[in-house]
Amino acid sequence: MEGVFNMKKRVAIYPSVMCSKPWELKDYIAEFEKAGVDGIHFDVMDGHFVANITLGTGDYEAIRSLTDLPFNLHFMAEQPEKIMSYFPMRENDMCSFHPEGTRQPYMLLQMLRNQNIKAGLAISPDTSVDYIENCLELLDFILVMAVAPGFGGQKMVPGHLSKLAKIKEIVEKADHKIEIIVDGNTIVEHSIKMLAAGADSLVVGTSSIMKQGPVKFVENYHHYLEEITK
Ligand code: S6P
Ligand code: MG
Repeated sequence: MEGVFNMKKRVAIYPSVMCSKPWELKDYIAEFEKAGVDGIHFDVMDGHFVANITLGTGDYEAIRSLTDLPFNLHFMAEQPEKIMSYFPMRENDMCSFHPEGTRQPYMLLQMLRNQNIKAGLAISPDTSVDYIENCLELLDFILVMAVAPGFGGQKMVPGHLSKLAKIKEIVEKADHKIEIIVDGNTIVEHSIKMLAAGADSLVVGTSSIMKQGPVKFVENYHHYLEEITK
């Protein structure tokens, strides 16, 4: 029984593949598998909903051909329903989109779930939490942005931790488990606070464990996990 009291919280980690240079991609995928990450965070930006454009269908196909790891897709797009089918998903993949980009977030969540894909809303720092309350019964997860969507390498916004705590409160009203994932600037110092405020899982990128390239990834991953769950 002793071990039960020493058990650490299990934190799922999704590395953001947008943070890989194209020439590092193959090595990164091999390192993600070695490390035992929970899935690959794949950002799709359309140049309209956010100013940036990344990653495309070619990248998607290439990465899918390299690994059977589940995908955690994040659509930062206007009318994401129009482009989702270009990224064929598999059962148990996860897919989130920003509710402001579509007229029917509820229906889109339902459509994803009908395909056995885990459905989530992506919530930007400026997005109202009302969207979550309105769709609570259909949510498998929530991707809470700690930065404005569009670019990697940004700093956590000041209101993030209190927003996270508010979201955690809402999620606890649901009669099923809803995973809270934080995306953006998840450096150790922030991640500890994010987990304390209610996060279950983290997207990691260049600001935390991907800045030294694929060679150091496994080492960085284990060190990071130890530090944030101390
Ligand atoms: C940002 C995007 C994120 C980034 C990730 C980068 O718009 O949705 O998923 O790829 O946050 O990580 P970092 O460590 O640079 O913040
Ligand atoms: Mg993302």
